[in-house]
Amino acid sequence: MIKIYKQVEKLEYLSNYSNYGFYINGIYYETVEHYYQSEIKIINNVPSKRSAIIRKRVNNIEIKDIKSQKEYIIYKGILEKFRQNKEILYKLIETRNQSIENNLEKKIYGSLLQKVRLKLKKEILNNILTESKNTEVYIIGHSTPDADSIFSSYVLSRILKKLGIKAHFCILENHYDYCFNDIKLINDFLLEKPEIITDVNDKKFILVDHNDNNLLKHENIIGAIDHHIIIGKIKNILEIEYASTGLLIYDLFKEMHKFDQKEKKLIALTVLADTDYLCSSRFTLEDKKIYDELNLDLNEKELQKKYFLINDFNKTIEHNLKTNYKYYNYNGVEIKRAMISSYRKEYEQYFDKYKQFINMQNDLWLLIWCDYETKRTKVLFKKQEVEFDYLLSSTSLILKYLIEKNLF
Ligand SMILES: [Mn+2]
Repeated sequence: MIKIYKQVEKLEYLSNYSNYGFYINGIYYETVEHYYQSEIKIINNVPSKRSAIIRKRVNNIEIKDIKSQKEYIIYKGILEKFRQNKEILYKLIETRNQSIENNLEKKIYGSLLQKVRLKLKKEILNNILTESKNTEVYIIGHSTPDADSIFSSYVLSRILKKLGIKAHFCILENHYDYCFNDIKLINDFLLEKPEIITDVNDKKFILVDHNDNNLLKHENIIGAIDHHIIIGKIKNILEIEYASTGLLIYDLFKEMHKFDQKEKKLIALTVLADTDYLCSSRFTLEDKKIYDELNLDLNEKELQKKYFLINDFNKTIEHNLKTNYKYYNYNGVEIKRAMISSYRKEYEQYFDKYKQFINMQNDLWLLIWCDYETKRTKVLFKKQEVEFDYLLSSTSLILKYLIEKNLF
């Protein structure tokens, strides 16, 4: 549910007063409200006797009464506003299936916005499908592909083939070794090996699980289906923050494609792999609803034990601090960030040893310790310890928290 009163500024773009101009029949309108007022003027000026007939002609559709006619004008304005302003279109689509409340003071028409959202989402998908039908299309995930990239591009290639499109499941030759964390999962479950592509110049691509690819020419990219932030300037992007790209693909295609058990299983595995086996906050309630629709009988805990890599505590502390390490220059402060993954037992056994080690270092370290059994996070920074009763693996969120609490 999008609560308009609480976040008016962020939602300003939904309002019919917001400044996102568009053209209809060659005339430019600054806002939906401008369009509405000018259309209403035309309607009101029509002589009353013949008005009904002419009113129909004005909008070129069968409209029964003034009220629905007004609503249609607003709908058309909203539709064109979003169709012609991609940055807010993507923002609207990003709201997934949340219901949008009316706020007529702000001129926000929830149900019409929902209608526009669905229509334009389908339009982007149709653009991708139509362009794909005219050519052969190559589906690729990001470089160093993880399980989500590989399984999603494989499943998408199967869907497109069923729709009569010549689709190839592939990876590029360079930078395309499987991501280390997911190699075992991919090798155990992938049903078909990807084609390896060397020459990219004469081929058309659909990007999966990313929306920017500097190895390909822009004009060769038909579209992208992704769940990361939009950075690419690709024309047909469907970017929505689902738990995994696989789950997004399932949701987009479930009405036009009958997913078989194998495909459903791969979709579920993309969710597991991208959410630390359903542990991370990336797995939202809405994701869970869709995930449950897959109706599979998977033992997620077993899969986690088998495929989710925690740190190997036989290795030295120095070694483990480097396995998931990032250097940050945060507002001029140099920080070495290490992330450790474990279950409860290892946390209890080793955390104090790591703490001692880090407290003896001269450099500034930020240690983030995720316990995937109890789903807790322990943070060590400047000899201060902070504990979260959920998994928090985002360094920037943690730094923000430390600053807020004057612990930075
Ligand atoms: Mn992903």
